[in-house]
Amino acid sequence: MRLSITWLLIVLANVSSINTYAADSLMIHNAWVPEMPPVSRVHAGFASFHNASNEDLEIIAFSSPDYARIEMHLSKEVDGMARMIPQKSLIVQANKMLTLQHGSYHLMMFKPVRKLKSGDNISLSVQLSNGKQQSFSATVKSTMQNESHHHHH
Ligand SMILES: [Cu+2]
Repeated sequence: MRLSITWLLIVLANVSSINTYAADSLMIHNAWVPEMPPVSRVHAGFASFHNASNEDLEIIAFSSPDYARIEMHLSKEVDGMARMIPQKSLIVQANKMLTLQHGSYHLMMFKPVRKLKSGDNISLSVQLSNGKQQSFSATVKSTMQNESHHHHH
């Protein structure tokens, strides 16, 4: 009996340390969505993903109750034309930061289910190939607002 309780405590301790580690390993900073005219059926999404672990993390999906569908894209010049190439996943390398931004990797979020204006918050969820899922929120900002924000730093 005593032995099994000790064993149980060891198991519980390991489980909780794994959870803490996972929660700490991917940090999401500065998630934002440029404000668009209400008629727009697609919004872009930007954020920085900081992988504080020693293993690469693979992002396989995003979801939000505020959008019908979210795709991961890479903006790239192909034969002199600006193209957006859908990505099946995004890799955040160990101890590195992946920044989603204009002209590079970004999110395309289709069919907003409510009117979103500057200052609103959007709940998002990111899913990793290791089975972990993480929630975060993005702020709707006018492009001018975001520019001035950058100048202050
Ligand atoms: Cu796109």
